[in-house]
Formats: sequence, structure tokens, C-alpha cells
Amino acid sequence: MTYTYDDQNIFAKILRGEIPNETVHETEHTLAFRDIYPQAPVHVLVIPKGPYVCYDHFARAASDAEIVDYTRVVGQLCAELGVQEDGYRLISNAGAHGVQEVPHLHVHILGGRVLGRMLAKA
Ligand code: DGP
Repeated sequence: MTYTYDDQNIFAKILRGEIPNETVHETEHTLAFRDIYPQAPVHVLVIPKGPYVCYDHFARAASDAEIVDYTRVVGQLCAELGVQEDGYRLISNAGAHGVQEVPHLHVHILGGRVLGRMLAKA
């Protein structure tokens, strides 16, 4: 599948500094910030700075440096956000069935409470 990146999506605007965000971690290739609609006491979004629509697009098209940086930031944040001991959940929605709202790759880090089962029954 060929992905077309929409540079008018909200996270692209955040990366360009056009929309404010509550940054919790930033590196050369990666930005992490609080979700505007938190669904748990800890709810952080981690995005690559490059133009990738979703996880499989990133895994195929990003450089090794971007992938290593992104993966390490997600892992470091689990420690920095204090959710390692009690546990946490990583979610990355993609496309229509994944109900992805913002078409720029993001991993949700959720924690700070028992999160329930992975999926609600439809
Ligand atoms: P998803 O369904 O995985 O695409 O979730 C997108 C998330 O992005 C959702 O939890 C709400 C969050 N979000 C949407 N707009 C903004 C924004 O302008 N700022 C921040 N910080 N989060 C946003």
C-alpha cells in the first residue's frame, strides 16, 4: 500500500509549532506530548518528526536512526512517566478499522490505573 501524508493534520501542525502542546520529551527524531483528551491518569502520545501515516508506513520508510530513536523514546518514557512498575498499555491505531483520527503515526502510552481488557465487545 502507498500512503499519502497529509501535512495539514493536527500533529504536523504541532510539529511546525502552529498548535501548542504539552511536551514531555523531545529528541532529534521524536516528540512526546500529553493527549488533549486523556483517557487515563497517564496518557502521552509519541510521534516521529518525519511524515509517516501509521506504524507500518514508518517501519518500512523511516531510517534506522529514526526507528531506533522512536523505539527508545517510547521505552524510556515508560520509566520516566512512572508506569513501569504497575504496568501500562501501548496503542497505535491505524486506518478506518483502527479508528485512527489523526493520520500521523502516534503511539499512545496509557497508565496510572487498571485499564481493563484490551477491547470492548462491539
Ligand atoms: P487516534 O484515534 O489514535 O488517532 O487518537 C488521536 C489522539 O489525538 C486522541 O486521543 C486525541 C489526541 N488529539 C487530537 N487533537 C489533539 C491536539 O490538538 N493536541 C493533543 N495534545 N492531542 C490531540
